[in-house]
Amino acid sequence: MGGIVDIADYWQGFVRQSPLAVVTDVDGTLLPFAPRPEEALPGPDVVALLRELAQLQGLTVALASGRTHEDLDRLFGHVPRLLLVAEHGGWRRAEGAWQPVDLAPPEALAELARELERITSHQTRALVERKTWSVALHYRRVPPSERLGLLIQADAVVRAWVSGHAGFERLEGVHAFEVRSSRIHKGTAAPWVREHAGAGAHLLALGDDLTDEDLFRALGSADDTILVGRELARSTAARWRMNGPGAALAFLRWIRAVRREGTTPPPPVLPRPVTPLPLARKEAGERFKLLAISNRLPALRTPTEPCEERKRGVGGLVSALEPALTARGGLWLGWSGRALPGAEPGPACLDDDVLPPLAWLDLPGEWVEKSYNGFCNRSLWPLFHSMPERVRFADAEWERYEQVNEVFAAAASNIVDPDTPIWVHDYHLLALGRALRQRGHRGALGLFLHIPFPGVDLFSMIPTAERLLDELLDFDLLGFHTPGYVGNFLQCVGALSPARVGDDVVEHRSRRIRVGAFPIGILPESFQELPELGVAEETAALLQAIGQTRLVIGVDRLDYTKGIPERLRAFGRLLELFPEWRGKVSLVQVSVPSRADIPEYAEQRALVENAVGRINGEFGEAHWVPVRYLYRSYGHGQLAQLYRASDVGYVTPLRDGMNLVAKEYVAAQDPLKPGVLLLSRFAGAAVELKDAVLTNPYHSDGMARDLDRALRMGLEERLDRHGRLLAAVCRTTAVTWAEDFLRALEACR
Ligand code: GDG
Repeated sequence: MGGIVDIADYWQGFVRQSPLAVVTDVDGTLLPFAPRPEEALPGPDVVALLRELAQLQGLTVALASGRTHEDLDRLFGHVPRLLLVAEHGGWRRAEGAWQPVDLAPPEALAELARELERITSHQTRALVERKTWSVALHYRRVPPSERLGLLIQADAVVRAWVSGHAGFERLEGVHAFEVRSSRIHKGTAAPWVREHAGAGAHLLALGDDLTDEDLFRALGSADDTILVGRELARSTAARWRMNGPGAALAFLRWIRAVRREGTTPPPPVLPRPVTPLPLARKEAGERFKLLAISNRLPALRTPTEPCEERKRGVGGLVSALEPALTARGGLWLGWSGRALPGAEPGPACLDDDVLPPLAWLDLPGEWVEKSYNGFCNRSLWPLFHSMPERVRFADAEWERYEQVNEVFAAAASNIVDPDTPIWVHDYHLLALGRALRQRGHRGALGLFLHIPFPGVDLFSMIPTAERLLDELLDFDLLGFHTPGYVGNFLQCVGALSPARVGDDVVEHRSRRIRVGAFPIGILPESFQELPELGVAEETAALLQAIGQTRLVIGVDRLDYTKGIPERLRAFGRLLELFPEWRGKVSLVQVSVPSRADIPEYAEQRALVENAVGRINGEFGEAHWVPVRYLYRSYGHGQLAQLYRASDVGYVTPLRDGMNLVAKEYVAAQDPLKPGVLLLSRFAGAAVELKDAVLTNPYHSDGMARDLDRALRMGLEERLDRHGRLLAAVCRTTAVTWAEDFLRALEACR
């Protein structure tokens, strides 16, 4: 970003001040996370660095951790002059003995600890840790397949307890959570450290987790704060960021050099500002040649350090957009996923240390509730999926929706020049074309809709249908998955707007708007590679539990459009209509948690769980569980392995824009003995994947018969269908989709 030299100069000046105190968190900041806290040990180099820093004239070093004081003593107690702060500020040690703060340990916590110990009594790998003012549950070592059950129980206990005890809060950690008295936090240690550092001391705080925010907030304008770690979806009061413990240690070594030797070269790793975009505007405008805008962003990554969460998101959008943006010098803007407490959106921020560079903004919680949870997901989502009975409208939600679109437009026009092409994604941002034009944007504007576009009878149920359509016509290019959705859109324009409609073009206010089908795809080769051994183990255990039975697989976000209860019902009908399958076929349903704070989604979860219980109760036997239901997500490699091991890919949404799972299932098959894709007629994918067994998810008996047919299909027919399906999946991939759309967009102006 602009002014790198200034940043280096700033830090040279800051770290030379005396007296100066460096206050740093331990786990995740100085030491990388280890599988167990007791394994996270400081190496001799870390201890030596702390020792040398603590000896320097005018410099005080304090460690502020959530660990117990016994723990900190064991790890760092032997380092002379080091200040130690344990239990988030509750215990402190300068020289001599540890001192607790003056707050009686809350007796009620013992009761919570007992409850947690009770529910973990069968789970030897969970650990309940009692501290002075808090109780923590560590579940890092609990096998992933058992975590969910444990967390559901623990969550219920904690929720009930916290609601009955004022003055306590729950803190989320990495594979752990803690319930703590809210009067104890790291911010309370700041004056204590300052006092020990000497009058007028400046503080520099480093930390990675939410408990460090208390410390950041407690510091003043003459102090400074660095958030360590690359997590994007996280609000921070820190002014600077660094990538992780490696970077933090390098920075501390540089401080040692500056204070010991005076003049030194700039630090090898500079903290980056958690910066409002306007600072970067001038340079960014010249640099970014294309802007993509979507509601959410992919997780952060640097070119050298892929982050695990990101590797999971190999869905079509991310895998297609990342290379396309990177190749064109593009930037990706989205909502951070953070909901702010106040009424104002946060400033847009930029991270150009990743490829492609990412920009994001925070939105007020009330806007998220009304726009995202409201108009997007309780009006547009069900309506566009032809489920009008689930739709409801509220004027205030539509207003917030337009406002969110305006905030995105403001951020976009702050980062790129008015001539830059912009590619907008999905139903959250349908009004963005209008908002951008109102801000004077001249470059080509394209929108791709990832969900179906409904016919005019449905679309006209939107109270602001005409206005929304008119806003859409401010884009230059409108892309949909299938010709059917294109037809629906043109039908709506013909019926609700004065614009003139052609085959693939709309003429409106002397402008031509191109409309076309751009079917999204996947990266087929990424589903053909076998996963690494370590990755495969967990799925192998699942497959082993299923044993010799035939396998049917369903994989979806837990969403009512995906037709999961209907799918289960049809599976139950299969076992009734064709009893010969009992004991011989199993259904594995992977349901990825989604939009869990919207009531319809919680309801859907209960429906699915009941249906699973009913089938397993009615048909299950000692040696056979008909349905294995997994409410969790799997890694990309594990999914590929599950697809490949399954005889039938059971992909039966009630309505779906495209459905990538269908394409992934095809790509993952062994070409010599492929499984059968059973696909809903109402998925956009059915247009290209005509050689699947197409089924009607609203008709249980029919779907049960189709499932029976898929399970019985002979090798010759399977080979024949699979060959054609694979050719279709390889014809329109994630890459061709992005390239085709961008070519059309570039041709627009
Ligand atoms: C929207 C539209 C359109 C699922 N479970 C796991 C996992 N997934 C991945 C799948 C797939 C993706 O999520 C789901 O994509 P879909 O296309 O099936 O559905 P939506 O999420 O509803 O997507 C849809 C799509 O946008 C693209 O335009 O096709 O119609 O609704 O890639 O593999 N991925 C991993 N672990 C899981 O457990 N790693």
